[in-house]
This record gives sequence, structure tokens and C-alpha cells, in this order.
Amino acid sequence: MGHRLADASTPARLAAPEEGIGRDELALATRNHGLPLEALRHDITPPGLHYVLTHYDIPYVPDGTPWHLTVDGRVRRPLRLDPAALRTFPPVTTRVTLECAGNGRALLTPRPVSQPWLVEAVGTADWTGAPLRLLLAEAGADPAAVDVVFTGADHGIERGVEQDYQRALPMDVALGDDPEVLVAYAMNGAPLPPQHGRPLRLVVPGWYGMAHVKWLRGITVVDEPFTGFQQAVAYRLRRHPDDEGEPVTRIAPRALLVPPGFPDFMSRARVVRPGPVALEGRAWSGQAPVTRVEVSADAGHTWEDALLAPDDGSRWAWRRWRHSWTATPGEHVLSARATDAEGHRQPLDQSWNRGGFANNLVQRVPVLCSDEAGSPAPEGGAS
Ligand SMILES: Nc1nc2c(c(=O)[nH]1)N[C@H]1C(S)=C(S)[C@@H](COP(=O)(O)O)O[C@H]1N2
Ligand SMILES: [Mo]
Repeated sequence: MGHRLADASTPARLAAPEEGIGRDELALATRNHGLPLEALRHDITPPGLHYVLTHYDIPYVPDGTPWHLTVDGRVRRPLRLDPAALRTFPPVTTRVTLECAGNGRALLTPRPVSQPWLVEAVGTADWTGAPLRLLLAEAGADPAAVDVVFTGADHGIERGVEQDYQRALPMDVALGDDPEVLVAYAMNGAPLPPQHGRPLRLVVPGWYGMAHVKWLRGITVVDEPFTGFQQAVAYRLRRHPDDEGEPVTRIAPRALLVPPGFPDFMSRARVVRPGPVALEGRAWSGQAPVTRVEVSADAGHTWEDALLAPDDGSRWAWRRWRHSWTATPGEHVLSARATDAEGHRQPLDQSWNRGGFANNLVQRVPVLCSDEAGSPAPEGGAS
């Protein structure tokens, strides 16, 4: 772990000004798919439509494979638990909207070269598992420890550093119950699918995806700040390669709209007919509950309040919103923006960092309103 294949880890690369998405990024994008935005209509993302992000390979864990989760380090009673033992803890089910910290990255200029998400790296599921704080209590974890390190069973190399996928949480977050951190064994009432961490994963409601360690096999309580690659090198907000940077933690507010009408195959541009168009979407924030969603039909010049669905108590899940728009012939750009109870609001201009993290710039959905059937985009290709 932490073994270096190169002298020093190379900073993440930025694309040159006119550089297109390269083959490496395409290879990542075909493995790590996003949520088709029309699936924002579902409260719970149907299986297979939830976004996926995996740095290395998905471990092969067929049914019946022995699996043990160890809890060690600064604990009085080290534990070695199989998934059945985890089910003896009082189960908790929480509806959680998960979003990749790199969501929005490919829209940045300059573009950080990595998984090229536009805005679709999100999904919502009901996760069931054992509360982490109960596991740590059972192990007699030292409350004066600093961090709790989570190790996945996947292994790879990143910018010259060979490693197991590892992330840490501060001790107070690991021991807390707001949010209640889970060692989850079920997603939407079924065993975790392979790509989402079978048989066990961490779920940290309100935090960006990188904290939710999949294929969880080790929990280690430590009395020094964890300095593993995914903690100290990746997932920090840096403007320059040698900035120490702020850690990426909780999800910044975002609203997305279901693109209305129907799409052009190649450009994805939307076509709607003149008249009333029912707009809908979702909004979420890991920082504080969403209190307001606004919609613009003129590229962000003017805004109108959307109607937020009643709060159903699912603090960590997205909330539906609706708005009626009257389309007139011509071209329009639709946007939605969320504000949360702490006053965080989505920016209209990009806030740039080298990793392309936590970029919650408002979505822009170009729409052509036309009453004629036909092809609005003459450059479309055949399938
Ligand atoms: N073990 C392990 N856990 C992991 C990852 C990984 O590569 N390995 N990727 C992280 C990242 S960056 C994200 S965004 C989420 C994605 O979770 P999902 O694929 O279930 O949507 O898993 C996180 N947990
Ligand atoms: Mo991620």
C-alpha cells in the first residue's frame, strides 16, 4: 500500500485549450456511466440507472465467497465480522442521494483530464446496513483517536502510486449519528450489486461519493491524520499543483431538470412544441436542506421560483420540484438552481479547481421550440 512506482506522484493533467476528450477519458466514461437525466423522474433510481464510479477493477465476489470486515487499530477489542454478523446489529435504512465529487468536471475550462462527467454522476437509493458508530462501540474504539480509515478490496495505480482504495473520516463523523454512517449490505432491499460494492460498502449521507468506500474489508482507527493518496493527494480543492488544498467533503447544492420534449440523437438538443411545458427535476444538498429551486428559460438572466415537493423527511435524498414554462417558437436555454437552508446557492460562473471537484455550476439545457416535425440539427449522424 502506498508503494510508489514513480519518484513522485504526478499532478493531475489539464487538457490543452482545444484538446478534445481523449481515448483514456472515453475508456473511463464507458466503464463509469451516469444517470440518464430522464431517470430523475424516479424517487429511487431503478437498478442499473444509478451512476457508477470505480477507480480500478470491480472485485469478483460471487455468492458464497467468504468475506470478512476487520475493525482494528486504536480499539480495545479488534473485530472480524462476516456479512451475517453485520446483520445482527440493529439495521438502519436511509434514502441517500449519492453524487460523484467530479460531477460537472468536463464542463470546466481548462478541463481536468479524468472521468469526463457532464452533470449526470448522481443517483438515489435506499441503503440498509449496520450503523458504523455501533461497530466502533462494540470494538471499543478510542474516542480520542483522530481518523477512521476504510479500506476497499480493490487495488490499482494512480499517478504512479500503487494502492488499495482507502479513505478516512474524522473520528467525530465516524462516531456521530447525524448523519448516521452505515456499513451497508443492501441497496433498495436487495444485496449490493457488484458495481456498488458487494458485499459491503460505507454510506456517508451528505458526503460526495469518494467517501462511500465500496468492497469494504477493513476499518482502522488511527491517532494521526490519514495521509493516503485518496485523502491527501486526490480529492482536494487546489488551484495550483503544490497548494495543500481543502479536503472535499459534503455535497454542494445542485438542481437538475429532466430535459423536456424529445432529443436530437447526436447533439442531444431538445425539441418542444409551442405552449405549456411541464418542467420537473430534483434538487439536493449535503450541506443543509434545500429550501428553494428557481428556473430560468433565458440562460440565467431571469428566474422564477419552482414548486418544491413537500418535505417527506428524507433529509439525505433529493427533492422533486416542478415548474410550468410556456414555450414560444425559437431557441431557449433552460436552467434550474438550488439554494439550501445555509444560503449556499449554485453559481452561474464556474469555480475552478485542478481536480474539477464540487463544481455545482447551474445546468444549461438548450431547447428548440418548433411546431414543425423534422430535423432541427442538420449535422446529425445515423446510428
Ligand atoms: N473501494 C472503492 N470505493 C469507492 C470507489 C472506488 O473506486 N473503490 N469510488 C468512489 C467514488 S469516487 C464514488 S463517486 C463512489 C461511487 O459509488 P457508486 O459507483 O456506487 O455510485 O464510490 C466511491 N467508493
Ligand atoms: Mo467520485
